[in-house]
Amino acid sequence: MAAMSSGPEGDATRVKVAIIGAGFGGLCMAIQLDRAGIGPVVIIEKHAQLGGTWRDNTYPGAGCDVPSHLYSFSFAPNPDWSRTYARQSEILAYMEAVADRFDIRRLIRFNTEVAEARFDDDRGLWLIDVVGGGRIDAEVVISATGQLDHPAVPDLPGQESFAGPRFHSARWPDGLDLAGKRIGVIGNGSSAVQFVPEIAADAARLVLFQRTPAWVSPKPDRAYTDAEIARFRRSPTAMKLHRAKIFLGLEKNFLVFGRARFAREQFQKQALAIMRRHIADPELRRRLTPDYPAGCKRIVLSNDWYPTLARPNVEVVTRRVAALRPGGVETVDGARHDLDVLIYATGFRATEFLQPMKITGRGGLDLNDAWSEGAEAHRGVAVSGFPNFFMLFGPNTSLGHNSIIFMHEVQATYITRCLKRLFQGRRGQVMEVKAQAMAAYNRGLRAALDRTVWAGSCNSWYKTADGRVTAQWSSFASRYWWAMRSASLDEYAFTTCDAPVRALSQSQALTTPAGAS
Ligand code: N01
Repeated sequence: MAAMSSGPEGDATRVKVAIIGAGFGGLCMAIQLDRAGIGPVVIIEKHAQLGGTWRDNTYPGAGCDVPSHLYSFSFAPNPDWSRTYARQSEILAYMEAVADRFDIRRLIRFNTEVAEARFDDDRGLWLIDVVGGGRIDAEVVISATGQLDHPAVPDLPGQESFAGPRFHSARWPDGLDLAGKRIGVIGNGSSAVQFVPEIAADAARLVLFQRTPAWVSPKPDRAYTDAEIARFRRSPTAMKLHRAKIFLGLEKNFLVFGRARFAREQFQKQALAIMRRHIADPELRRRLTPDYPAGCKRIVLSNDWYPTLARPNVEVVTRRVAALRPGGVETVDGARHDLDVLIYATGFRATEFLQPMKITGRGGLDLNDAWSEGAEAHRGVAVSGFPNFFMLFGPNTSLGHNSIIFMHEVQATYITRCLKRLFQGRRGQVMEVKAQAMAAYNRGLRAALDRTVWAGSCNSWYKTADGRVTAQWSSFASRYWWAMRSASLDEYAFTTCDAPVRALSQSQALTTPAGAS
């Protein structure tokens, strides 16, 4: 695949497709475009390294709660996964290896952050302004920035006064020594559940500020044996079967989220029995017992969460944090909790898709305005009013029960199908999802979401403050696959612009080395 060329639009770099973000989504998209012979492509990456969330989250114990053989690309299986649930460094190494194997690194423009992308209606071209200056012009923009990029840090009174280190779990300081420290942790989602057990044993004291107790499921985590790894290396078929078995096993977990109350009640019964086995103190049991249906928030996977909370040097505080003081945290009951370090495990601004980038579509339509009542997309990938613009991991494509990498592949395949049609050239320069098609899709999606557990009364990053579920897909992952595979591209209008830009060809000579910046 050719990378990119400079000009002919002044100093702007011209490409056929600009992908924003070099995480799992961006890599997947670039590889699929390469296979389809679509280019030149650039991947715009704001950091100096690829990896997205797996580059950013380096906290102790960071790992995946989806099994490794499924949390990887179907087209790049890895027989060497060391354990059933890989840790962060192994996942990041896998991503780096995939980028090398498919020769994607040369397409990445590192240390380049998109400030704004605006659609030039007349020329059918996206003009992308880069933070600090510079422009990239692209016929198509594909955002692959993910939903969990920007940490959410509560704006607590007195934050600046806190004397010790305080940081978000996704910005863990290198080389931080927490041994012997009095540590405060705000939040108890998937991130906290992974790092708290890793740091509690050596802490002088750990205070967990919990707002809502989590539903906890055991994690069948173990190392693969040498014999298993050798078998996977020998037999790609055995590895495929292993992956398929994991996929089907996870698919059935969707039942917990849907109408089948029996499945949910069964899960809850088992989860509470496990909690009681580890927590003897009746008061702590009460604090750790959720009062909302399982799955409404992401179910966390851990074998050592409850044993950690039962430790004598660990305290679970359920009073709200009122303010930070130089020496610790004050809760709403006026109690002071003396702390040396404070860790925000408070999640991400997941409902603010694509922000802080400014995306302006046809006729100056701002995506933030279009999404003022909550993000919405057609099949999770396209938005009416934003021609030649696509997303991976867009609104309503997240899962609570299966692998997001599977969803990325489905979306990348669908977008590639769209672009093949677009670049055939017979039907024009620009494609845009029809407003009626998008509205009909979202009516169906909302009706299906209303029948899920997410419509319940709990708070989570799955939904906006007013309760609109913007993150989750409404059904089984396989159903999304089928819906995307069978979707007609007649849902899009193909038009020609007044003054279409000269098309770039795949073989156009390169004048700007992509990885040079
Ligand atoms: O964030 P979260 P996370 N005062 O949003 C609490 C993915 N992930 O970083 O429940 C007090 O789940 C908040 O309380 P409440 C995964 O998809 C994946 O842990 O809102 N507390 C909650 O307890 C996951 O779902 C892996 O009442 C406040 C916590 O902070 C997603 O990332 C591993 C508060 C936030 O939990 C996010 O997980 C790790 C406040 N002002 C993460 N604000 C994999 O293995 C928030 N909270 C793939």
